[in-house]
Amino acid sequence: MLSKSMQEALNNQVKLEAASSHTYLAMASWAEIQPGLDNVAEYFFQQSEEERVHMLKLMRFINERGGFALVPTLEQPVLTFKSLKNMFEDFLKGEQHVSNSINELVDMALREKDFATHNFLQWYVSEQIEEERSARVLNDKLELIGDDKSGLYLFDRDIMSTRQQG
Ligand code: OFO
Repeated sequence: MLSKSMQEALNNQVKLEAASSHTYLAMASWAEIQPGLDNVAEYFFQQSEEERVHMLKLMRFINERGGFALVPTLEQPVLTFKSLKNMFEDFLKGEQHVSNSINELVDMALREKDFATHNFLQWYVSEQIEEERSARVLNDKLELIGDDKSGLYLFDRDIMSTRQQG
């Protein structure tokens, strides 16, 4: 059985995963109307789906443990970006924020001796290592590419191969 405080903290994480899904959907849509970024768009459409799965997984766990998973209210995310580089910087920042939040939850589970939740959260810990790594690699590539058009062409062409299913 989840404590009240753990239930609330997990529901906050539900909201964060839903907000990430929303944010990535906005990134996908923006990328889709830019010339030559079709695969970047696809990348974020898939990323958005993945975050929704992260949200659902949490909701099912909360209910399974005797809590009540709440469907969150979401704000409209940022819809447009100054540049591709800017958008990917936001992507990395977002993932770092999620990682910090997961770490807080892990810490709380240990303090409460809630080992079931602690065990459940390990999946998210591994997932975040992977997501942060992908976001960092893509940011590094964009840094190298700068304004080089053929570099950007290759970046878009190859982006899907950097994606791991999770
Ligand atoms: Fe990438 O955020 Fe979910 O866990």
